[in-house]
Amino acid sequence: MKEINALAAEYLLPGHTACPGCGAAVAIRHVVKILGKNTVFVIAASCFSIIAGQLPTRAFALNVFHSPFASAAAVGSGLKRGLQALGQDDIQVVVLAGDGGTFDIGLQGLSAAAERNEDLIFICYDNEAYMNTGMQRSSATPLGAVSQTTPQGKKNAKKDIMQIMAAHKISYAATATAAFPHDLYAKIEKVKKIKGLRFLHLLCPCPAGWGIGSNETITISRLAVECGVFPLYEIVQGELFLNYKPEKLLPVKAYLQRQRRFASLPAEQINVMQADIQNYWRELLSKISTGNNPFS
Ligand SMILES: Cc1ncc(C[n+]2csc(CCOP(=O)(O)OP(=O)(O)O)c2C)c(N)n1
Ligand code: SF4
Repeated sequence: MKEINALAAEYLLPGHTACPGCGAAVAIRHVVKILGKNTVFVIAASCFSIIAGQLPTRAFALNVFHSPFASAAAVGSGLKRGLQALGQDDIQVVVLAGDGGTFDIGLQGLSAAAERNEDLIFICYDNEAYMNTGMQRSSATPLGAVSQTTPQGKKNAKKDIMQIMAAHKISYAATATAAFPHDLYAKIEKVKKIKGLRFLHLLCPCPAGWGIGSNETITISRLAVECGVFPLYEIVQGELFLNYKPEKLLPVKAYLQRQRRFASLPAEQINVMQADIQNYWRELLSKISTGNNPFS
């Protein structure tokens, strides 16, 4: 763990233009503290294109490349190879994309970079919709959530991006949230040391899109973990390690009822979702590795 002094450094500066309580801004502020100054960001079109600032002002005290939506992983790959050719291999190239830019439109570029095992950190900040353009559903939007394009609630389940990334046999993939900062810090420390394609899936509540208060981001992130909606785990060279096991999962209702996007969910659908979570957890627990985590 970093010394307190090192954590005092700020690379996402005050005065940025995220909405108050933006879960993505809260999480990334922590992430960049650990990544440190030898970091270049490649940002796919998203809320973070705005949060990063419009020249001549800027919110990151780091170099940032803005990339088209679909090509962020390819831009990151080229940038890293260029830095390596210049002998600047110590600079971390970090691709930052929303769920739209990861699960949907950027997936082919991400898959190609993963297959080539490019030396990149890819961070998906998942606010579960295309928020920058007004909350259209993505394949990360959960079942039942209301969005601009699913006014009756989404009819399809969320895509399991971690399983997709694990199937590429990358060296490291992990989930994290700002509600568990020590877990998040430890994972960023790890990805800094590992070579090849590393993938982080950060759940980032969006007060504007989820219909929660700007002071509820951390509570909702914590409930996502405690209710079993968003488990904290790592997949290291194909082996799954659970980082936090709630003593007893809280009912999913505790998570859903605080968010306006789930306000019209009928009780029967909540029961179905609860059963789905129990099945998902059983499956997850059955996959836990009995071996040692090589990166712990
Ligand atoms: C090819 C292309 N299509 C559409 C857009 C418009 N656009 C910009 S940001 C954005 C939403 C991005 O959603 P996501 O990746 O989930 O990030 P978020 O906005 O939620 O942070 C869209 C649709 C674009 N820039 N390029
Ligand atoms: S719309 Fe949501 S994700 Fe985008 S800046 Fe606002 S709170 Fe953050």
